[in-house]
Amino acid sequence: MAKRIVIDPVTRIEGHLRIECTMEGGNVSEARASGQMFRGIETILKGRDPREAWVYTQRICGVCTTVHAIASVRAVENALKLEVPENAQHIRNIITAAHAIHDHIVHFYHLSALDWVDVTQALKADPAQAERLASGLSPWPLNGRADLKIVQDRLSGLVESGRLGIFSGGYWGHPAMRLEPEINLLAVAHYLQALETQRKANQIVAILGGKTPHIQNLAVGGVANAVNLENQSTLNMERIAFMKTLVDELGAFIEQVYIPDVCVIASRYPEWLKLGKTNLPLLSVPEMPMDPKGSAFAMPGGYIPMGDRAEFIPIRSFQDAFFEENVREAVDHSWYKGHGANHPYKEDTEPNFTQQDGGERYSWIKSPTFQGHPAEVGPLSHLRAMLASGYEPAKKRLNGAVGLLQALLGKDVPPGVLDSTLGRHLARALRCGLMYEELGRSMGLLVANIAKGDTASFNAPNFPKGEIRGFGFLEAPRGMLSHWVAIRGGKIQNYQVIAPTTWNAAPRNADGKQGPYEASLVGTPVADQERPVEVLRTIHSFDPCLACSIHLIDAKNPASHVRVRVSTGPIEG
Ligand code: NFE
Repeated sequence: MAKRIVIDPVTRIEGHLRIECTMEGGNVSEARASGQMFRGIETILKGRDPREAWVYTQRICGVCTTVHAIASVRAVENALKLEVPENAQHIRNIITAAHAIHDHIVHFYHLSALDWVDVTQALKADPAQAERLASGLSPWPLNGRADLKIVQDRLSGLVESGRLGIFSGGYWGHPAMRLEPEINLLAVAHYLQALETQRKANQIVAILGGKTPHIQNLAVGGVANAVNLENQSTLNMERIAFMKTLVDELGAFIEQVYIPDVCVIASRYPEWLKLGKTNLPLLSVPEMPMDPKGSAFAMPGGYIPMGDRAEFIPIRSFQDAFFEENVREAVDHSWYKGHGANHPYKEDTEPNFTQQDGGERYSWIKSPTFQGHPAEVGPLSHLRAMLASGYEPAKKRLNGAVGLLQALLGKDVPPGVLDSTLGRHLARALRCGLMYEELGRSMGLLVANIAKGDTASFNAPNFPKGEIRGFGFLEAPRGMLSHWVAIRGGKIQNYQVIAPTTWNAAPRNADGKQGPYEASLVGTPVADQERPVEVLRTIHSFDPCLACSIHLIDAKNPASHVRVRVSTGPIEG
């Protein structure tokens, strides 16, 4: 008999996500993804000064705050046709790259590694054997047996105390956990080291942004960083040199720990390089603008339509008409008034909760489409676009990772492994490496530009009386983010945010087509329906952020209440 698994809320994500799976013969036959919070920031913005929108929009989320701030100023600048000084682009790029590195590291180690790593098994490991194993992977200095023994002793203290602390609530001893004790021990050690490392990336964001989360240094027209390499109270050589030491430390962790760890886990769970495909189009945008107008980018992005992955349509500039014309959002299966797909300049956001279970409408998330199709966004889509456009650093990194994976597996890696649950993790790790390269490059470009005598960081905006509108995009850690704004007489008339998780966690669209989470789960085998770790593996591989896609919680609304964590049972009705 068909059964139903409900995971509500999915944990180790940002926000409240509910996943419902119909099970047949031990596999997921159908899935529904439901955002469980009401969205409202766009409504708050109506009537406000567009110059302050970025301050509000970055409060959408506690994780990817900076990206909403930058996408917001890009949207208003696009409406005004306002260029920003070169220094401002570089400073924003440094923040974007450092934030992405922080976010990708946190996602892999702290939000998803425990789907694959059994922490309690690390107690059985032989630290000397773990050291030997690790020495074949990288020269990371903290993989020595003495350091690993210290980690094992700390872990043993936690287990003996009966309080697992940050490791509580995992699926320990689950039959789907297959790593040998030594790999589990290395992963626990790296989990703890990743806590230290992500802080260094955030330090760069805070040095330039004033603080993090929620940077303070943006302005429509540029940044509020005073630049003078010889002045102690401004952005100067001492600050830049200090940031450079942090960049080097980040690079060492990414190259010697993060990327090898993803390859090792993939080599132990090779079936997850096939499971979790969406078979949907892939959408990303270019990132790291190199000029004041945003017409040249260091990292390519674009659209890869479904079916023919060889076809690639680049998105080329902040003014790209192909991008602007092809985005729509539908609410046919969401708790909002209305039907059909609307362009973000025209749509509204009027809540209309109907029922939680079994209804046609089942999520607070809307359903975005590109050229009429749902699309997968995220590091996988971005890496695919970079590869499709012949971006050499991406090709080089993918070849390196595939080489390591082949050596670990002892056989060839079939093409197409990126389109999978573990492929998403691999793509994210490689994008993290690419962002590290870009971070160093952006710092060099900033110093070179300032050295030429250019210290400008702001062009003042000037709002016309009539109506203007614009869009701003950013390739955020979870994928393509876009902000859309209509302005009249210097006040916001309409504002729409389409976050990466809106694309990936979308319910069915106006044509009944599944969103990426839903599509990726079909066919997933689940060994123990009371502990469906396999469903979480695929959902976590997207790195969900429900706060981004819905924005506000309505405590009085029954749909926002946390319900059963995991329940199984026959389907009713
Ligand atoms: Ni709240 Fe976000 C990212 C954005 S995802 S984390 O990355 O934008 O929807």
